[in-house]
Amino acid sequence: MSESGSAQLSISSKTYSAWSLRGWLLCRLAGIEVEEKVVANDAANRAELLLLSPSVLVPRLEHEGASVWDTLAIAEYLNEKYPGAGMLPQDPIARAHCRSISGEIHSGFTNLRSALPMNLKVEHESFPIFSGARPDIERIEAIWQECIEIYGGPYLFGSEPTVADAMYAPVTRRFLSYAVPMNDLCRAYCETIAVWAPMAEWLAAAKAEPEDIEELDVEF
Ligand SMILES: N[C@@H](CCC(=O)N[C@@H](CS)C(=O)NCC(=O)O)C(=O)O
Repeated sequence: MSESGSAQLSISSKTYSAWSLRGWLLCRLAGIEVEEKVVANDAANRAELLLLSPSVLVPRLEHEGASVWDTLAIAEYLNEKYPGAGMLPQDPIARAHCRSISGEIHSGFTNLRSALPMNLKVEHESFPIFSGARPDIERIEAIWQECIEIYGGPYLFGSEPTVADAMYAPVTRRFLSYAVPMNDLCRAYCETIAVWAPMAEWLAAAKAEPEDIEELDVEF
């Protein structure tokens, strides 16, 4: 694991916070152990969160004197700090592709996010999907399909997970939890992510979390 001194990651709910999950997976990709600082999403904890994260959002990483918030900034910071960790593909064209699709999930797919919020405690057998979310779902499937066809899977950029897998990991859960119809390739990708060791660890921790439906009111 890490040769780092101090690393603390502020997160909120493991069940509902997709951005917390992304930040945490990125730390695992970098190979650093983090102390988790769980800050509940309620008015009482807002002041505490503001002290930790100027955006009043999680995740926020404190690492060897650096304070980094916003998931993509955390990815780039960790990749710079640990260039040998393989967080981004070696090949510059694949690397540009990885950054592009990571940027796409970071800045888009708002209909998908609001129609199918991440909830790691639910497994619907069928679920009515808002038609506005369909184009987002189709675009995500096209992204996964293209990556797996080009790079050979089982992860988006080949045999090892990268930043892009951390960024799309919460989407795999949305697709599975809400029984989104998928082709075999996309389903296999969702299943690959489900058994990726850090993801499996997070899923188990989420299942053990107490219920807190207030979390559903925030934007994930
Ligand atoms: N663009 C931000 C989005 C972060 C975000 O929206 N985080 C949500 C949690 S998933 C949040 O902190 N909501 C308020 C809270 O949980 O207190 C990033 O990439 O980190």
